[in-house]
Amino acid sequence: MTMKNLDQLIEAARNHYHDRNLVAFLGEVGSGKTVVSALLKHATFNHFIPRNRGKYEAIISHGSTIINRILGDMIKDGLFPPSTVPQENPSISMEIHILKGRGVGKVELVLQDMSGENYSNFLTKEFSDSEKRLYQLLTFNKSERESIGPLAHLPFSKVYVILIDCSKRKYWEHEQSSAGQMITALKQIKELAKDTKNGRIWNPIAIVFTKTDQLDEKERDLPAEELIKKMPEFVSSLNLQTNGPCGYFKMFVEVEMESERDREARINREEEITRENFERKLKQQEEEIQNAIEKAIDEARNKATQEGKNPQQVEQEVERVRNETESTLRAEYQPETFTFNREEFLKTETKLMTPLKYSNGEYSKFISWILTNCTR
Ligand SMILES: Nc1nc2c(ncn2[C@@H]2O[C@H](COP(=O)(O)OP(=O)(O)O)[C@@H](O)[C@H]2O)c(=O)[nH]1
Ligand SMILES: [Mg+2]
Repeated sequence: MTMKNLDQLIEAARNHYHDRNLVAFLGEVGSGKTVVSALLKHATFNHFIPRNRGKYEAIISHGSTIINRILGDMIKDGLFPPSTVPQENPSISMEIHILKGRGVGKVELVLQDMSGENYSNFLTKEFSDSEKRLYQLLTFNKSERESIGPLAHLPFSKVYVILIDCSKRKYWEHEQSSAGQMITALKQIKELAKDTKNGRIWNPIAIVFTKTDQLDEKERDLPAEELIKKMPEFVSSLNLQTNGPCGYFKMFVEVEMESERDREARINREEEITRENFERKLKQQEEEIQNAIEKAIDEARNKATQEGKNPQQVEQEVERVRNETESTLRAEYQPETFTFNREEFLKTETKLMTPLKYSNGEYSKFISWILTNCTR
């Protein structure tokens, strides 16, 4: 990598993204990005557009097969989407076209899902060499034909959406907040790409609290503007590194908890399966031991016979080999005892409600906010 090289990449990314109204979604692995993107599609097509007839149009410009499958699983089967595996970086993008009034044009909501590894490389880890990081970010997963890859939209997006996972509420005050680190990393990236103003991120930022159903009763009904106060470190990070407008939102899917009886049955079933597997393994080991002994005995018998030993001597030799082989093998195959960690399976499973219930009003509010802030 040379500086000239990096400058060219930055220019390429700027030319490609700068004049588009891009909205980038950022959040740790498991924070709810995939669920939010699926529900965003649902809310846009089923609530937002029908309620604003004639004013907007929307299309899924990328990833419509994935998003429809995820939505189908959620609506029909009550299933959450599978989590993103390291090699996969599915990208989903939805365009909302503003047909009338101020801000006519289009807004692109881009969700470039990242695996945990990539996320920590690009947005959390302290990076001593920020130029190298930007270089890697711009060229990540790029094809032969292109100069920049799918993450190159990050420095030049218009609005950033940051997801905060409410199921991790108990860590908010302790650990250095990862949302704060993300803002710091983003500012460094934008600074190098020469897209900060007065040394700060100038872009509008939407803070989305996800899984708010997981908050305890005291906090569940707090407005998002109050919830953010529970993350003082993140707030000070925002104050230091950004100076654009901020919007706050709360999103959730209604889930039903497994009943006590269902959970008991699930754990018992799990224990039964574990025990069956254990017993199968023991049986298999025993067979292996017996086969190995048989083989050793055959060899010993053939050898002793060839050496011209009499039948009694042959039998003695066979017996010796049998005992020796058996004790060696038994020592090798340490007999294990059966263990089953009930604790591990005690965690309560949550299921999605069917028919799907979620905070669709908040989604509509969010979409309006995004459209206004993208076109201001
Ligand atoms: N209780 C609850 N759980 C949720 C909600 N949204 C997501 N989850 C859980 O969080 C997991 C991760 O969500 P996902 O969207 O895949 O996160 P991503 O890795 O950021 O894409 C899901 O599999 C669900 O178990 C929600 O609104 N309420
Ligand atoms: Mg995902």
